[in-house]
Amino acid sequence: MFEKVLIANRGEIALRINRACHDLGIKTVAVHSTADARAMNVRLADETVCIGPPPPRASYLNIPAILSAAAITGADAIHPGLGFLSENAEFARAVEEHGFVFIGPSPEHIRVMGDKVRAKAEAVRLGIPVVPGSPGALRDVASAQAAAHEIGYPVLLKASAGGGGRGMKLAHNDAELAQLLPLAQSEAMAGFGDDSVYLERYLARPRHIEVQLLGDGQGTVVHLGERDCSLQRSHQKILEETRSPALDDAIRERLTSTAVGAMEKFGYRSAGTIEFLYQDGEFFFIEMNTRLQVEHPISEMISGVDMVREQLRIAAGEPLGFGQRDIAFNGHAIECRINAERPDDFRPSPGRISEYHAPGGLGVRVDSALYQGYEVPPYYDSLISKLIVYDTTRERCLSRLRRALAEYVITGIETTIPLHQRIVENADFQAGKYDIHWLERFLAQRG
Ligand code: MV4
Repeated sequence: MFEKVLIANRGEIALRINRACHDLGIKTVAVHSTADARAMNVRLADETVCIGPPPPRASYLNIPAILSAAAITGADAIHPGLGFLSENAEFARAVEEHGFVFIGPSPEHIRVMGDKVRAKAEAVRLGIPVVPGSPGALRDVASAQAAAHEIGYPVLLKASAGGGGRGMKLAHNDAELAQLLPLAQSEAMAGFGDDSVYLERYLARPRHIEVQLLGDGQGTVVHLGERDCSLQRSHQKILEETRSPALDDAIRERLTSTAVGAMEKFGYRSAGTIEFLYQDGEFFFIEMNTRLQVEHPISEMISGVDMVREQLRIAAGEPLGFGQRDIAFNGHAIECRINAERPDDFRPSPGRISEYHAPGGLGVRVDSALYQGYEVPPYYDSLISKLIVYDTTRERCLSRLRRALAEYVITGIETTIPLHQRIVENADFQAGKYDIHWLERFLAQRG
């Protein structure tokens, strides 16, 4: 096992990784920007290195500074966390070339899944159902229209280098397609430096369901169940739960075994997630995330597997050492993302936390680097805390969530806690009846 790990991230996820390292007796190095000198993950690390000024380009995305920090502290391995450099294949390769272990998948696997057209082709090869669409990048309007006729309108134009929903355009007929294709191509070029665009059948009311996977790169792959991430706005997830209220055991089994079979064939190493759209009993691959995700704790709660510990063990060359039959799924878990945002318009609300009291008790987990007196900096993602609640059934979990939200005190800034309190009281949500557009409708209704 490693003696010292450098954590190339900030905030709650850096703290989460710091905890897993300390649980395993591994020393940690926190790298931080000047804005994060007083952060809790920095305070709790064994060593710290300031890698630059607040803008991410100058610090958390500054590859030479991070590699230098690893060299001067004598770290064995680097955990990229999520966001920032976590899905940057060049970074993964540079880490390896400098003699450190990258705690994640192979650079090649990151690269393949980072290109959405290549990823989709790979999904087909791996036996995962994909949304019917154009076989590759569209050449011209005529071939796009021909593809659309085969699939049937409406069709969705997607940027190959996009992802996260950026650069998508909906076309209802030939005329719209002719108008939108050049627009999509030039926007893709401007936004991602690659003008490849492809099209797919448009699913009007799908759910976003993803399967959590762990592979050791030595032949063993397990899944940790699915997560329903349909509650989102502007492609930002707000609340996630597992199990999905939409799946029965038969479809869940098909979904998870398809994902595991694909990753066995792929030879995947580390934690990864395959995202699906699910509608009318059918599921379709949309993309794969080759990193730890924000919502990983709910999968940990129902499976009992510490995913970051497994990532560390796998990166150190240890085999997983357990199989699917050793994992027993129990109960229900929900994560609420608490953002430093104004509830009315979701604009960021950075500032000093004047009072802080986190909820607790059985089945309540708070992953957060907040503390009283902490100043939430304005430069980064607004996620400041994750409230994760677990209980034996979904109904009990909702009840516990309501209780935990009421206990949570964060003053001095505005947060999304009141939004979560409204969501748990909603009848559709309580019944598990929601799709990817539900939250935007809910917000529009009540202003
Ligand atoms: C779709 C879709 C409907 N039909 N593809 C958005 C993120 C990107 N990764 C895939 N996305 C979508 N792809 C087809 N063929 C609807 C979405 C979509 C979405 C997907 C998951 C979660 C939230 C979403 C919000 C809007 C649109």
